[in-house]
Amino acid sequence: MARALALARRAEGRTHPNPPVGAVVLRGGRILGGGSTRPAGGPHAEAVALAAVRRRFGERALRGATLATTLEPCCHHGRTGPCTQAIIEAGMARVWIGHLDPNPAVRGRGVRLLRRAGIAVEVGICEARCRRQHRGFLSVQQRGRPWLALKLAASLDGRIATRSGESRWITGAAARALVHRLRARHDAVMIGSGTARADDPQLTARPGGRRLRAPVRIVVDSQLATPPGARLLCDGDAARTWLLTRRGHSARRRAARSAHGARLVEAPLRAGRLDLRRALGRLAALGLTSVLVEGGGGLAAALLRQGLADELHWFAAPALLGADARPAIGPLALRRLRERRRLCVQEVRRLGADLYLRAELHPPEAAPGAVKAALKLASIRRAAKPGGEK
Ligand code: AOF
Ligand code: ZN
Repeated sequence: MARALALARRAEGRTHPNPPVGAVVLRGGRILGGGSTRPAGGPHAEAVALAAVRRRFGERALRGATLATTLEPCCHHGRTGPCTQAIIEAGMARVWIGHLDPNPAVRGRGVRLLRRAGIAVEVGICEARCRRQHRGFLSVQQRGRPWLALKLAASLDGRIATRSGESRWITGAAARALVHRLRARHDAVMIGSGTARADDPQLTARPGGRRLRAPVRIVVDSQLATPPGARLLCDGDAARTWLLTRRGHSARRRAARSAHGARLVEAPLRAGRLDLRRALGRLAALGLTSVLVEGGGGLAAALLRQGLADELHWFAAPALLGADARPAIGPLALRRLRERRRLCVQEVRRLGADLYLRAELHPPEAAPGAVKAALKLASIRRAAKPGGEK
């Protein structure tokens, strides 16, 4: 399953709205071949893995073999045929699965069909890692919005620019290279219109000058303040730029921004600002499962205030800018310390002279009654499932 996960990771950011699944075929403890989900509309991971083994060892190698797959094999006729059928017809003996597919068209039916065909199926192998691998897809299925990661590059005291707005390259080359890789692993990157105007960025994915698959580029811009001449709206990739805006702008203002292919995506307002929750719902409906938000501080704070941020990639440069410089995160309007946004740190690394920290955000603190109920439920689950993750 670790090998299947490694293959799945390579497909991240390229399969939406499909999850980036990985699969390997084993026989006698030896891995014969594997594969990952191809871009949407293309074959699923299981089909790619089976085809790879067939090519190298012939059809007979699949008989009695084991398949490890990060997600439950599908059993529906979508854009591709059902993976369960391919597995059964190949005569495989065993299937190991990370977790069930919550898609109502599958949801346990894949497992039942395999078992009915006499295949031994185990569900829940490396389940937590597989769920993390499919977090974007699961977020859309369960919450109707993409997984949302915030990337912030700041001085050690959390500042991104001097008071005058001077801000370029606070962090070093290694940090920037990781940012490019992060972009390529998400379906889309997102910025606020203030950042679009101030930095006129291109938001491409070019680690070490090598160009990776370009994510969709989104500007949150309810007022259409991004100038028609911005690079995001005019460069060769303009067709991959989406302006997330309110309804009701004049045809002339809209046309000026979509002249080179940029797309305007409309969402309703809430209290005079773009309703971010509904806007993210629109993005999910358009097939995006993960978004990397790159600032500015106002957009990051709005997402944090509304409990819409799931993960934080924090790059800290060994420098201090002081309280009169601009903060990486705008006002959160907390009244009490217990309202603070709490993080669970997953990873800390040195990147050249900079520090990198990845953390997941806890959901905003619920009412005390709800917390007690959740704790009780968690202890029941722990008692029922000794050992935790398999
Ligand atoms: C698998 N293996 O690698 C993936 C699966 O439109 P389709 O035909 O591509 O089907 C998409 C659905 O298939 C998707 O919503 C999810 O439930 C499942 N994804 N299933 O067996 C894969 N990516
Ligand atoms: Zn499938």
